[in-house]
Amino acid sequence: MFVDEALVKVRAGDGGRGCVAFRREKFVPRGGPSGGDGGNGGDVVLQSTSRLNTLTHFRYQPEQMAENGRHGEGSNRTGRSGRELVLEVPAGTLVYDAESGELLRDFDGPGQRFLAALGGRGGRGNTRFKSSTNRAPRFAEDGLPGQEATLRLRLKLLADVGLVGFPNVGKSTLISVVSAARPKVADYPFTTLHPNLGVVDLGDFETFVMADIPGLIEGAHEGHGLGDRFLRHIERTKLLVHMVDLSDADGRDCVEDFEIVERELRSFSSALASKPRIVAGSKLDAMQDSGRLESLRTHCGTRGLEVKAISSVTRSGIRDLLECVRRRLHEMRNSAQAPLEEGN
Ligand SMILES: Nc1nc2c(ncn2[C@@H]2O[C@H](COP(=O)(O)OP(=O)(O)OP(=O)(O)O)[C@@H](O)[C@H]2O)c(=O)[nH]1
Ligand SMILES: [Mg+2]
Repeated sequence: MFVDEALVKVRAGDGGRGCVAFRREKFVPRGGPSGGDGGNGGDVVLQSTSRLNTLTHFRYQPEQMAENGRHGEGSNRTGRSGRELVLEVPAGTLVYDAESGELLRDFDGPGQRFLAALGGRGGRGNTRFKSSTNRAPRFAEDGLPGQEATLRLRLKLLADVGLVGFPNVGKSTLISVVSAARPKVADYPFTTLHPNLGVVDLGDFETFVMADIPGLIEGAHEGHGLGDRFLRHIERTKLLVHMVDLSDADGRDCVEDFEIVERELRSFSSALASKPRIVAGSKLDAMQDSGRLESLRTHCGTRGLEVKAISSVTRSGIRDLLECVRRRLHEMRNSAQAPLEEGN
């Protein structure tokens, strides 16, 4: 199951109570206070990881509590501190305060930590209150309560390249051919019901992450088909691959399909519409009328877009497409670094 929104209540542990105790030993009269401090309550920490791609696990455990600190004991023994509770979230998770809606943290990479609720401090034992005027204090502090918070988690996947297009054009097939991901592929629209990520290995230790999202149809922004809510998962990509079916099987017009999807991208957000993109004409092996590719090329050419014709079945054009993606990602990386280098 793919869950990309979750509400979670977190509660840090309470601090343990400080202890009131006095040293009592046979040959030590009036041994003085010996109550230890309470232990601190455990914190609740969110930590991002690249091993997870969904928030499903929070569905089943919407309340998460860290351990309380133990109470202090006699002989100046400090209570044990509560263990920190670490909750893993997929990289790409945004953390909001559920009440105010304020964005608290954006996990834009793996291995990051965020203190979601601070454990309560343990109370001081009576030993701490010993002074020249009160040499036998009969009081100790209570521990402080742990912080509580209700958090709204929202996942926006992190991928370098997003695959968009009409349903059934072969998006999932492509990702299964170029990566180890094995999403469901079938000859009907809306086979893919949630985003899939695939790591594409270009060799020489170079990889990029590609996201396959459910197909878009006309009116997706109004909720048609599966709607456009999955588009937010490609908002953070650097590059889009817009896939258009070149085969004649569906009897659809590829220029029209291209425009419909472009319109949906625009109505979702201008940021998405202005992302650099490559057009991939798919199912080249099943294309009967080469006029389809030509008209797509002409149409896209006027917008300054490259069209790569591919077939995931025969693998023709795939290498070329990946090379093009690699080049574009490199160009972007270099231009992003350029201002820095100038500054030095
Ligand atoms: N002949 C041919 N068929 C292909 C090619 N790529 C995909 N297909 C077929 O097209 C159909 C749809 O493929 P999918 O990969 O499921 O398409 P999709 O774009 O992910 O579809 P949705 O998930 O529904 O949006 C399947 O029957 C595939 O076998 C190709 O290169 N050539
Ligand atoms: Mg699919």
